[in-house]
Amino acid sequence: MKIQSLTLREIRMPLVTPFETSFGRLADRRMLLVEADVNGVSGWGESVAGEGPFYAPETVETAWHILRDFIWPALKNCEIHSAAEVWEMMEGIRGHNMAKGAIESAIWDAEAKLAGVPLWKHIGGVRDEISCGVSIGIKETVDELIATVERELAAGYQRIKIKIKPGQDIEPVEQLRQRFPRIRLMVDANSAYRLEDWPHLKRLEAYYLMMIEQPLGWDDLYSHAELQRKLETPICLDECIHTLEHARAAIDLRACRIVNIKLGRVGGYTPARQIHNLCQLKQIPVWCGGMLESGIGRAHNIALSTLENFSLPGDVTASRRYWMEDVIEPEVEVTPQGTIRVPSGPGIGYIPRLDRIEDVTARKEILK
Ligand code: OSB
Ligand code: MG
Repeated sequence: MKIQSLTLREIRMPLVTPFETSFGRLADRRMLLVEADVNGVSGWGESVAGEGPFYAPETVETAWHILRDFIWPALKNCEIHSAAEVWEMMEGIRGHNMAKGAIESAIWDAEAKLAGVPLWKHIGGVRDEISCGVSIGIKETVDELIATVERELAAGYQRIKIKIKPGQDIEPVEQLRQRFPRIRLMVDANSAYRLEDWPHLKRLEAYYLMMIEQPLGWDDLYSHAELQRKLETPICLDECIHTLEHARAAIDLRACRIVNIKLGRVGGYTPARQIHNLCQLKQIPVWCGGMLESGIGRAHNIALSTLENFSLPGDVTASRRYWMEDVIEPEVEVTPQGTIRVPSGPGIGYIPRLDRIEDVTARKEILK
Protein backbone atom coordinates (compact mmCIF):
# COMPACT_ATOMS: atom_id res chain seq x y z
CA MET A 1 0.00 0.00 0.00
CA LYS A 2 1.04 3.58 -0.60
CA ILE A 3 -0.56 6.74 0.76
CA GLN A 4 -1.08 8.85 -2.34
CA SER A 5 -2.29 11.94 -0.52
CA LEU A 6 -3.41 13.08 2.89
CA THR A 7 -6.23 15.57 3.36
CA LEU A 8 -6.43 17.41 6.67
CA ARG A 9 -9.69 19.13 7.55
CA GLU A 10 -10.65 21.08 10.62
CA ILE A 11 -14.38 20.83 11.18
CA ARG A 12 -16.38 22.87 13.69
CA MET A 13 -19.70 21.83 15.15
CA PRO A 14 -21.64 23.03 18.20
CA LEU A 15 -22.50 20.40 20.80
CA VAL A 16 -26.23 19.80 21.34
CA THR A 17 -25.56 20.49 25.04
CA PRO A 18 -22.39 22.08 26.44
CA PHE A 19 -20.15 19.59 28.25
CA GLU A 20 -18.50 20.57 31.55
CA THR A 21 -15.60 18.73 33.17
CA SER A 22 -13.30 19.64 36.04
CA PHE A 23 -10.99 21.30 33.48
CA GLY A 24 -13.57 23.45 31.71
CA ARG A 25 -16.80 23.89 29.80
CA LEU A 26 -17.10 23.17 26.10
CA ALA A 27 -19.89 24.28 23.77
CA ASP A 28 -18.26 24.21 20.32
CA ARG A 29 -16.01 21.43 19.10
CA ARG A 30 -13.11 21.80 16.69
CA MET A 31 -12.10 18.42 15.26
CA LEU A 32 -9.31 17.41 12.93
CA LEU A 33 -10.30 14.81 10.34
CA VAL A 34 -7.78 13.01 8.18
CA GLU A 35 -8.56 11.35 4.88
CA ALA A 36 -5.77 9.14 3.56
CA ASP A 37 -5.90 8.12 -0.08
CA VAL A 38 -4.39 4.64 0.01
CA ASN A 39 -4.17 2.96 -3.41
CA GLY A 40 -7.21 4.97 -4.49
CA VAL A 41 -9.34 4.12 -1.43
CA SER A 42 -10.17 6.71 1.24
CA GLY A 43 -9.40 5.79 4.84
CA TRP A 44 -10.76 8.14 7.50
CA GLY A 45 -9.49 9.03 10.95
CA GLU A 46 -10.08 11.68 13.60
CA SER A 47 -7.63 13.33 15.94
CA VAL A 48 -9.20 13.66 19.37
CA ALA A 49 -6.92 16.56 20.35
CA GLY A 50 -8.90 19.28 22.06
CA GLU A 51 -9.21 23.00 21.53
CA GLY A 52 -6.76 23.61 24.39
CA PRO A 53 -4.15 21.51 26.27
CA PHE A 54 -6.40 20.86 29.27
CA TYR A 55 -7.16 17.14 29.09
CA ALA A 56 -3.81 16.23 27.50
CA PRO A 57 -0.91 18.29 26.11
CA GLU A 58 -1.99 18.15 22.46
CA THR A 59 -4.32 20.59 20.70
CA VAL A 60 -5.89 20.76 17.23
CA GLU A 61 -3.05 23.10 16.22
CA THR A 62 -0.25 20.85 17.45
CA ALA A 63 -1.83 17.80 15.82
CA TRP A 64 -2.11 19.64 12.49
CA HIS A 65 1.53 20.79 12.72
CA ILE A 66 2.87 17.33 13.62
CA LEU A 67 0.81 15.62 10.91
CA ARG A 68 1.82 18.06 8.18
CA ASP A 69 5.45 18.72 9.11
CA PHE A 70 6.63 15.43 10.60
CA ILE A 71 4.27 12.46 10.15
CA TRP A 72 3.44 13.08 6.50
CA PRO A 73 7.14 13.43 5.48
CA ALA A 74 7.87 10.17 7.36
CA LEU A 75 5.11 8.25 5.55
CA LYS A 76 4.79 9.72 2.07
CA ASN A 77 6.16 7.62 -0.77
CA CYS A 78 6.67 4.69 1.63
CA GLU A 79 5.56 1.22 0.68
CA ILE A 80 3.40 0.10 3.61
CA HIS A 81 3.04 -3.68 3.88
CA SER A 82 0.33 -3.55 6.52
CA ALA A 83 -1.42 -1.00 8.73
CA ALA A 84 0.16 -2.79 11.70
CA GLU A 85 3.54 -1.31 10.61
CA VAL A 86 2.49 2.33 10.65
CA TRP A 87 2.94 2.81 14.39
CA GLU A 88 6.59 1.73 14.15
CA MET A 89 7.17 3.98 11.14
CA MET A 90 6.29 6.96 13.36
CA GLU A 91 8.53 5.82 16.21
CA GLY A 92 11.06 8.62 15.67
CA ILE A 93 8.43 11.20 16.57
CA ARG A 94 8.05 11.37 20.33
CA GLY A 95 4.61 11.67 21.85
CA HIS A 96 1.84 13.39 19.86
CA ASN A 97 -0.32 10.29 20.08
CA MET A 98 -3.50 12.09 19.02
CA ALA A 99 -1.84 13.18 15.76
CA LYS A 100 -0.49 9.66 15.23
CA GLY A 101 -3.78 7.96 16.12
CA ALA A 102 -5.67 9.96 13.50
CA ILE A 103 -3.56 8.77 10.57
CA GLU A 104 -2.88 5.30 11.94
CA SER A 105 -6.60 4.59 12.31
CA ALA A 106 -7.27 6.03 8.82
CA ILE A 107 -4.79 3.56 7.31
CA TRP A 108 -6.44 0.67 9.17
CA ASP A 109 -9.78 1.81 7.72
CA ALA A 110 -8.28 1.93 4.22
CA GLU A 111 -6.65 -1.48 4.61
CA ALA A 112 -9.94 -3.06 5.73
CA LYS A 113 -11.73 -1.41 2.79
CA LEU A 114 -9.10 -2.69 0.34
CA ALA A 115 -9.65 -6.18 1.77
CA GLY A 116 -13.44 -5.71 1.65
CA VAL A 117 -13.91 -6.57 5.33
CA PRO A 118 -15.33 -4.67 8.32
CA LEU A 119 -12.59 -2.98 10.32
CA TRP A 120 -13.76 -4.60 13.57
CA LYS A 121 -13.17 -8.05 12.10
CA HIS A 122 -9.90 -6.94 10.57
CA ILE A 123 -8.52 -5.93 14.01
CA GLY A 124 -9.69 -9.18 15.61
CA GLY A 125 -12.99 -8.08 17.19
CA VAL A 126 -15.19 -10.81 18.64
CA ARG A 127 -18.64 -9.26 19.10
CA ASP A 128 -21.15 -7.68 16.76
CA GLU A 129 -22.92 -5.69 19.48
CA ILE A 130 -21.24 -3.46 22.09
CA SER A 131 -22.49 -2.23 25.49
CA CYS A 132 -22.87 1.48 26.04
CA GLY A 133 -22.71 3.80 29.02
CA VAL A 134 -22.94 7.58 29.08
CA SER A 135 -20.64 10.29 30.38
CA ILE A 136 -22.60 13.19 31.86
CA GLY A 137 -20.97 16.58 32.38
CA ILE A 138 -21.11 18.66 35.54
CA LYS A 139 -24.54 20.30 35.86
CA GLU A 140 -25.54 23.50 37.58
CA THR A 141 -28.06 21.79 39.85
CA VAL A 142 -28.59 18.28 41.15
CA ASP A 143 -32.16 18.40 39.80
CA GLU A 144 -30.80 18.94 36.32
CA LEU A 145 -28.38 16.05 36.81
CA ILE A 146 -31.14 13.72 38.00
CA ALA A 147 -33.35 14.66 35.06
CA THR A 148 -30.47 13.93 32.66
CA VAL A 149 -29.74 10.56 34.25
CA GLU A 150 -33.43 9.69 34.07
CA ARG A 151 -33.47 10.45 30.35
CA GLU A 152 -30.32 8.43 29.61
CA LEU A 153 -31.61 5.42 31.57
CA ALA A 154 -34.90 5.63 29.67
CA ALA A 155 -32.90 5.59 26.42
CA GLY A 156 -31.42 2.26 27.57
CA TYR A 157 -27.85 3.16 28.55
CA GLN A 158 -26.31 0.50 30.79
CA ARG A 159 -24.17 2.59 33.10
CA ILE A 160 -23.96 6.20 34.17
CA LYS A 161 -20.73 8.13 34.60
CA ILE A 162 -20.82 11.62 36.04
CA LYS A 163 -18.07 14.17 36.01
CA ILE A 164 -17.05 15.47 39.42
CA LYS A 165 -14.77 18.17 40.83
CA PRO A 166 -14.07 19.49 44.34
CA GLY A 167 -17.30 21.03 45.64
CA GLN A 168 -19.44 19.07 43.19
CA ASP A 169 -18.83 15.48 44.18
CA ILE A 170 -20.29 13.91 47.34
CA GLU A 171 -23.61 15.75 47.18
CA PRO A 172 -24.56 14.85 43.59
CA VAL A 173 -23.40 11.24 44.05
CA GLU A 174 -25.38 10.88 47.29
CA GLN A 175 -28.54 12.27 45.72
CA LEU A 176 -28.19 10.12 42.62
CA ARG A 177 -27.78 7.02 44.75
CA GLN A 178 -30.86 7.87 46.77
CA ARG A 179 -32.90 8.31 43.61
CA PHE A 180 -31.36 5.35 41.68
CA PRO A 181 -30.19 2.77 44.26
CA ARG A 182 -29.42 0.00 41.76
CA ILE A 183 -27.88 1.58 38.66
CA ARG A 184 -24.29 1.01 37.58
CA LEU A 185 -22.71 4.32 38.59
CA MET A 186 -19.17 5.72 38.36
CA VAL A 187 -17.43 9.10 38.54
CA ASP A 188 -14.66 10.77 36.52
CA ALA A 189 -12.60 13.55 38.12
CA ASN A 190 -10.21 14.32 35.23
CA SER A 191 -7.31 14.84 37.64
CA ALA A 192 -9.08 17.37 39.88
CA TYR A 193 -7.84 16.01 43.25
CA ARG A 194 -4.57 15.61 45.10
CA LEU A 195 -3.40 12.68 47.14
CA GLU A 196 -4.03 14.68 50.35
CA ASP A 197 -7.73 14.68 49.41
CA TRP A 198 -7.91 10.92 49.99
CA PRO A 199 -10.14 11.10 53.11
CA HIS A 200 -12.63 13.11 51.05
CA LEU A 201 -12.51 10.62 48.15
CA LYS A 202 -12.96 7.82 50.68
CA ARG A 203 -16.42 9.24 51.48
CA LEU A 204 -17.47 8.28 47.95
CA GLU A 205 -17.14 4.65 48.97
CA ALA A 206 -20.49 4.82 50.76
CA TYR A 207 -22.20 4.91 47.35
CA TYR A 208 -20.81 1.65 45.89
CA LEU A 209 -19.42 3.11 42.69
CA MET A 210 -18.15 0.79 39.93
CA MET A 211 -14.95 2.82 39.78
CA ILE A 212 -13.43 6.26 40.27
CA GLU A 213 -11.81 7.43 37.03
CA GLN A 214 -8.58 9.45 37.03
CA PRO A 215 -8.87 11.21 40.41
CA LEU A 216 -5.25 12.45 40.57
CA GLY A 217 -2.56 14.03 38.36
CA TRP A 218 -2.70 13.35 34.63
CA ASP A 219 0.76 11.77 34.62
CA ASP A 220 1.07 10.66 38.24
CA LEU A 221 1.01 6.85 38.51
CA TYR A 222 2.78 6.86 41.86
CA SER A 223 0.10 8.80 43.76
CA HIS A 224 -2.66 6.68 42.21
CA ALA A 225 -0.91 3.57 43.58
CA GLU A 226 -0.88 5.19 47.01
CA LEU A 227 -4.55 6.15 46.72
CA GLN A 228 -5.63 2.71 45.46
CA ARG A 229 -4.13 1.17 48.63
CA LYS A 230 -6.45 3.39 50.68
CA LEU A 231 -9.62 2.71 48.66
CA GLU A 232 -11.80 -0.37 48.17
CA THR A 233 -13.39 1.12 45.05
CA PRO A 234 -11.40 0.34 41.90
CA ILE A 235 -9.49 3.23 40.36
CA CYS A 236 -9.74 3.43 36.57
CA LEU A 237 -6.97 5.30 34.78
CA ASP A 238 -7.59 7.42 31.69
CA GLU A 239 -5.18 10.39 31.27
CA CYS A 240 -2.26 8.51 32.89
CA ILE A 241 -2.10 5.69 30.33
CA HIS A 242 -0.56 7.02 27.13
CA THR A 243 1.79 4.15 26.35
CA LEU A 244 2.09 0.38 26.77
CA GLU A 245 4.89 1.07 29.25
CA HIS A 246 2.62 3.29 31.36
CA ALA A 247 0.00 0.54 31.33
CA ARG A 248 2.58 -2.02 32.46
CA ALA A 249 3.83 0.30 35.22
CA ALA A 250 0.28 1.12 36.35
CA ILE A 251 -0.63 -2.56 36.62
CA ASP A 252 2.60 -3.59 38.39
CA LEU A 253 2.37 -0.64 40.80
CA ARG A 254 -1.32 -1.48 41.35
CA ALA A 255 -2.20 2.11 40.53
CA CYS A 256 -5.55 0.99 39.04
CA ARG A 257 -7.79 -2.05 38.62
CA ILE A 258 -9.48 -0.93 35.39
CA VAL A 259 -8.15 0.83 32.30
CA ASN A 260 -9.96 3.23 29.97
CA ILE A 261 -8.51 2.91 26.45
CA LYS A 262 -8.85 5.75 23.95
CA LEU A 263 -7.41 5.29 20.47
CA GLY A 264 -6.19 8.87 20.29
CA ARG A 265 -4.61 8.97 23.73
CA VAL A 266 -2.45 5.92 22.99
CA GLY A 267 -1.77 6.64 19.29
CA GLY A 268 -3.88 4.18 17.29
CA TYR A 269 -4.87 0.54 16.95
CA THR A 270 -1.40 -0.97 17.33
CA PRO A 271 -0.73 0.48 20.81
CA ALA A 272 -4.42 0.17 21.78
CA ARG A 273 -4.36 -3.56 20.99
CA GLN A 274 -1.06 -4.03 22.83
CA ILE A 275 -2.50 -2.36 25.94
CA HIS A 276 -5.70 -4.36 25.56
CA ASN A 277 -3.73 -7.63 25.36
CA LEU A 278 -1.54 -6.78 28.32
CA CYS A 279 -4.58 -5.90 30.45
CA GLN A 280 -6.29 -9.13 29.41
CA LEU A 281 -3.24 -11.14 30.45
CA LYS A 282 -3.18 -9.34 33.82
CA GLN A 283 -6.97 -9.70 34.29
CA ILE A 284 -7.57 -5.97 34.17
CA PRO A 285 -10.88 -5.18 32.42
CA VAL A 286 -10.85 -2.34 29.90
CA TRP A 287 -13.50 -0.12 28.31
CA CYS A 288 -13.48 2.38 25.48
CA GLY A 289 -13.45 6.05 26.43
CA GLY A 290 -14.87 8.87 24.32
CA MET A 291 -13.69 12.37 23.43
CA LEU A 292 -16.90 13.95 22.12
CA GLU A 293 -16.00 12.68 18.66
CA SER A 294 -17.70 13.27 15.36
CA GLY A 295 -19.07 10.19 13.64
CA ILE A 296 -15.63 9.31 12.25
CA GLY A 297 -13.97 8.93 15.65
CA ARG A 298 -17.14 7.36 17.00
CA ALA A 299 -17.07 4.67 14.27
CA HIS A 300 -13.48 3.82 15.22
CA ASN A 301 -14.44 3.59 18.92
CA ILE A 302 -17.16 1.10 18.00
CA ALA A 303 -14.68 -1.08 16.09
CA LEU A 304 -12.17 -0.98 18.97
CA SER A 305 -14.86 -1.93 21.49
CA THR A 306 -15.37 -5.30 19.79
CA LEU A 307 -12.03 -6.65 21.12
CA GLU A 308 -12.52 -9.36 23.70
CA ASN A 309 -11.36 -7.64 26.90
CA PHE A 310 -13.59 -4.58 26.37
CA SER A 311 -15.84 -6.19 28.96
CA LEU A 312 -17.33 -3.07 30.57
CA PRO A 313 -19.72 -0.59 28.90
CA GLY A 314 -17.79 2.24 27.21
CA ASP A 315 -18.46 5.96 26.67
CA VAL A 316 -19.48 5.28 23.07
CA THR A 317 -22.96 6.58 22.41
CA ALA A 318 -25.46 7.75 19.80
CA SER A 319 -24.60 10.61 17.42
CA ARG A 320 -27.70 12.52 18.53
CA ARG A 321 -26.39 12.98 22.07
CA TYR A 322 -23.74 15.31 20.64
CA TRP A 323 -24.74 16.57 17.20
CA MET A 324 -27.80 18.03 15.49
CA GLU A 325 -26.50 16.32 12.37
CA ASP A 326 -23.46 14.02 12.30
CA VAL A 327 -20.93 13.70 9.46
CA ILE A 328 -21.58 10.01 8.77
CA GLU A 329 -24.35 7.95 7.27
CA PRO A 330 -26.12 6.28 8.91
CA GLU A 331 -25.72 8.07 12.23
CA VAL A 332 -24.73 5.99 15.26
CA GLU A 333 -27.86 4.66 16.97
CA VAL A 334 -28.30 2.92 20.29
CA THR A 335 -30.83 0.13 20.86
CA PRO A 336 -33.37 0.30 23.72
CA GLN A 337 -31.11 -2.26 25.47
CA GLY A 338 -28.25 0.25 25.48
CA THR A 339 -26.15 -1.42 22.82
CA ILE A 340 -24.76 -0.47 19.42
CA ARG A 341 -24.99 -3.05 16.64
CA VAL A 342 -21.66 -3.05 14.92
CA PRO A 343 -21.94 -2.31 11.17
CA SER A 344 -21.17 -5.00 8.62
CA GLY A 345 -19.89 -2.84 5.73
CA PRO A 346 -16.18 -2.63 4.82
CA GLY A 347 -13.82 -0.48 6.91
CA ILE A 348 -15.42 1.64 9.63
CA GLY A 349 -18.79 0.67 8.17
CA TYR A 350 -20.27 4.19 8.23
CA ILE A 351 -20.04 6.43 5.17
CA PRO A 352 -18.48 9.90 5.63
CA ARG A 353 -20.93 12.48 4.22
CA LEU A 354 -18.73 14.72 2.07
CA ASP A 355 -21.48 17.34 1.64
CA ARG A 356 -21.97 17.69 5.38
CA ILE A 357 -18.21 17.64 6.02
CA GLU A 358 -17.67 20.44 3.44
CA ASP A 359 -20.37 22.51 5.20
CA VAL A 360 -18.61 22.39 8.56
CA THR A 361 -15.00 22.60 7.33
CA ALA A 362 -13.13 25.66 8.61
CA ARG A 363 -9.83 24.86 6.85
CA LYS A 364 -8.44 22.19 4.62
CA GLU A 365 -5.00 21.22 3.36
CA ILE A 366 -4.12 18.50 0.86
CA LEU A 367 -0.66 16.99 1.27
CA LYS A 368 0.87 15.15 -1.65
O1 OSB B 1 -12.27 12.03 30.57
O2 OSB B 1 -13.38 10.64 29.45
C1 OSB B 1 -13.00 11.80 29.62
C2 OSB B 1 -14.70 14.17 27.14
C3 OSB B 1 -13.65 15.02 26.84
C4 OSB B 1 -12.44 14.83 27.48
C5 OSB B 1 -12.28 13.80 28.39
C6 OSB B 1 -13.30 12.93 28.68
C7 OSB B 1 -14.55 13.14 28.06
C8 OSB B 1 -15.73 12.33 28.33
C9 OSB B 1 -16.81 12.33 27.26
O3 OSB B 1 -15.93 11.75 29.36
C10 OSB B 1 -17.05 10.97 26.73
C11 OSB B 1 -17.91 11.04 25.49
O4 OSB B 1 -17.38 11.18 24.37
O5 OSB B 1 -19.13 10.93 25.64
MG1 MG C 1 -11.93 10.25 31.64
